[in-house]
Amino acid sequence: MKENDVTLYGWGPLFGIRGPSPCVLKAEIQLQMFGLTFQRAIADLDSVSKHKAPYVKLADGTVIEDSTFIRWHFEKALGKDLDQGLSPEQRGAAWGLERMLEDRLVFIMAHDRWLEPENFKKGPALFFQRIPEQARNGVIEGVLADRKKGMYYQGVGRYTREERMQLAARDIGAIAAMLADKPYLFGAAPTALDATAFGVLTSCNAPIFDSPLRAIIASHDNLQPYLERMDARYFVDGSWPSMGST
Ligand SMILES: N[C@@H](CCC(=O)N[C@@H](CS)C(=O)NCC(=O)O)C(=O)O
Repeated sequence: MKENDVTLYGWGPLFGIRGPSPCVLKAEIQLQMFGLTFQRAIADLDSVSKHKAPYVKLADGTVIEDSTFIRWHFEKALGKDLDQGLSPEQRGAAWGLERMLEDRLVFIMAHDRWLEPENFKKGPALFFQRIPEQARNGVIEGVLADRKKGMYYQGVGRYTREERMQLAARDIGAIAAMLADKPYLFGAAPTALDATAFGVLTSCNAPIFDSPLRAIIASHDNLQPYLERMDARYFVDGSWPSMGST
């Protein structure tokens, strides 16, 4: 597949890390794991059915939404397996750990970014800058109320911050234990789960936020070197347009 055949929609560097969205980072890495060269473009969430990024557009106009469906599409289309070399047990563990990262830890991280007022001001507030000033506060209040409700129904919103951090410490500890002293989670070569883990852990580690999540990451000697290893491997080239362009 040529570069013009595939465009990944998401967002580029922000918040002192490679991007604001763990799932976009996962897709950005997994497309590289497939050996694809691809274009990067700023997401227009109103243009897609799930109103979320990442999504990918193919040369014939086909749109594939959701990082997992993007992965499965290219595994089938290219006949490649991002978990190549893993045993059935390791594949089971990989899927379980991915669910833990994406279906729990991501929400704890997002709760800390969006619903801790100081963090919101330093980070997500940037997304509302283009709204005229007189309307901005009203829009922000509405979005934050929706977020709060969403977090409540998801479940993490029912915990205290301290309880959320206890859970996050277990999740992050599970990844650190799995990694141990290996270069990647399942050994010498990266697999699909490394893309997911990088996206979520680097998001927990974003330097602009004041979050206990960063201290949890720092408490494991192997995690910072792991993030640096993944960063050096997957972020040498490839650039995003500026956020203003959709
Ligand atoms: N399960 C989806 C999750 C995608 C997702 O939650 N994307 C977020 C960014 S991390 C998003 O687009 N949020 C915009 C919104 O909710 O309005 C995936 O893996 O792609």
